Amino acid sequence: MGLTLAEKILKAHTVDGAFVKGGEIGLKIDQTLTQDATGTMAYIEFEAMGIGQVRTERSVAYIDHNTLQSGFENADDHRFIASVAKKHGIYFSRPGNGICHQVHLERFGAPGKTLIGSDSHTPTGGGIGMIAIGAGGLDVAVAMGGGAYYITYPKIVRVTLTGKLSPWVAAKDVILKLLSIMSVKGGVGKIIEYAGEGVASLSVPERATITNMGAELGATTSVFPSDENTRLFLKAQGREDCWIPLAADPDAEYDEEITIDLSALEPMAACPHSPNNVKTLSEINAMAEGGRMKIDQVCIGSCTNSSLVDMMKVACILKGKTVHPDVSLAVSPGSKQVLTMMAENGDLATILAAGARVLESACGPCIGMGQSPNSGGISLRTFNRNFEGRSGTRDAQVYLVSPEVAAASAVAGYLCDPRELGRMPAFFLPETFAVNDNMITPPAPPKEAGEVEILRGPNIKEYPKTAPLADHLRAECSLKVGDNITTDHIMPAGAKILPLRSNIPAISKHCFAVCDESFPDRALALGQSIVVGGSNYGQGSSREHAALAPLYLGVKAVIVKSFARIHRQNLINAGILPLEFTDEADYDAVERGDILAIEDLRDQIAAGDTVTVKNLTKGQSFVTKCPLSERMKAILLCGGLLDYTKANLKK
Ligand code: MIC
Ligand code: SF4
Repeated sequence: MGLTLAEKILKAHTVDGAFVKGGEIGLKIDQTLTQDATGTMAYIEFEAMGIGQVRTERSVAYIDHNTLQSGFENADDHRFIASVAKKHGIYFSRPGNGICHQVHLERFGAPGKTLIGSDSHTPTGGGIGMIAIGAGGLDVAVAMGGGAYYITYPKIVRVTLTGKLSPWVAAKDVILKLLSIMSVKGGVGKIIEYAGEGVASLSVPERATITNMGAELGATTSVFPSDENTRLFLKAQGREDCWIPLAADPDAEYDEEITIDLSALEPMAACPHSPNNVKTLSEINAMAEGGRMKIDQVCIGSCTNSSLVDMMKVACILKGKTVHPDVSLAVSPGSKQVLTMMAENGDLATILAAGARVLESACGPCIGMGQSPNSGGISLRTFNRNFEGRSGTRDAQVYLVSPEVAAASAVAGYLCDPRELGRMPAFFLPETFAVNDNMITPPAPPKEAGEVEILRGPNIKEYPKTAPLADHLRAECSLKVGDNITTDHIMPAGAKILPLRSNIPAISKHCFAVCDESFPDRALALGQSIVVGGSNYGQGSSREHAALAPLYLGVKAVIVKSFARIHRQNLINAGILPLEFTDEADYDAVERGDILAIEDLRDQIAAGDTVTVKNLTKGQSFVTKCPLSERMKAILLCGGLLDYTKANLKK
């Protein structure tokens, strides 16, 4: 039997574990990336491991999230990351150079390689034929030190693309369609592999839009074949030497198959407040007063849709027009390369002339760093997440759309189908991109590394205290939440909170602020406690702060109906027990304030896949699932991945 594309790359990188479905495999990691909001913690952890130079082929530290700098914190963090990068063999992409995933695709991604990044949208690299996976900072730190990255050997889903996109229908509509089919948890434990004749009609940036937003399926990653389009993209970036052809064997077998006819797609939007709440534009408009949904704001950019071709399409739609008087339009090109080329080809002037507010090449509004909509405002965004409150305005209604829909609507003042614009001109990728890596600082040569001083500002605090897993646990349920709790609920971001990413005691004060503002004080007062939640708990970001803040607040276990992949791993890495209800009725029975107890915890973890929890308040007991590999058990027993790694390094 032949191999799927994903299996080929995984097999070539498996250094530990058996290559069997559902088992755990350790992967050799060729490249790593970090961004600043997760990077400071990742480098604090890397330093705590006491490893000198990184042992990857290429590690890059990007600054793209915290660029608002409304206090000293962000700038201090940038300097800290720059100094660590210089000392330890890491390339440093300076603020202004662009969003990590866009720049990585342009300058470093290579077919057939493995990449892990401390950001959930790392799968963007799948657009160029990499196995690119989002992970917690600690996992990235271990990989930088040459350690394997472990995943559950995933199911492989083949998504066959047939036909060709109609004019004004976009790559964004492909992934929105898939989200409507699979939902935000349909990809958990799976790799989405694209194939079929439709693949050849999509450029690398379009493929990257699709793999980027595959994160919203909960998938481990998504991957496209490496073909002639991939070669041309790399050639245009001056990197043709790293191109290799890659595709699945014709007789490869898949666990699941889905077919999407590109020709049948039409412009769509993900409605508030979930990326899988997908409707066609006509369905949404039909529900609005007068058959047209009026809008207040449009934001174009983010790692999903900020490539040069995206910007060219936007400029083409805005040419000679003015942004509607009731609408504010913000545009953030994805990288310095994109912005430079827009300046050179005149698109920047076109967009400015139309009245757009051009922002720096960074995450910006996507993570609530500015441009929060008006109260109850309707905002169309080309981003990947529309979780409640993420924009910075609690009651804003955020719709996720393609750049084409965004630009057409910005002019119209209502949700507008770009097909109303008439004939679409052809858009081509340039034969050469404007390559200028002067904002990527190489590390110091290893023999000079000893002299590099680490610059640590007062905002940078240590990793929270950990302890080996206790034998017995008796703790109050300090919080009970429902289904689909995102990491934006557990550890919100935005302009006020993001600057505290290097300071766990300070950021912990905002833990679960969206659900219950009294949680942090209550948890701290209890000393130790247990959180209870519903299904798909921890979906969204890779931020390990959603585990480290609870760790700091004394959360010892999280019992939920089901977990999102990266967050579950982050809990284990932080030494917090991830338990799953086996019966919905047990979830219903637990109430906040109940005293829960687990006896012989270490033995239960070591012995098998279940843990019995007693609800002392209700006089009941229930069984929870806790499937763990031997390695994960050892990590939990040690008190987390940092302690486990340090202990193993000593050995
Ligand atoms: C996001 O899109 O939510 C983020 C901000 O990029 C996060 C990382 C973070 O929280 O720092 C992600 O996607 O992992
Ligand atoms: Fe940045 Fe938004 Fe992409 Fe996250 S999703 S990396 S915040 S642009």
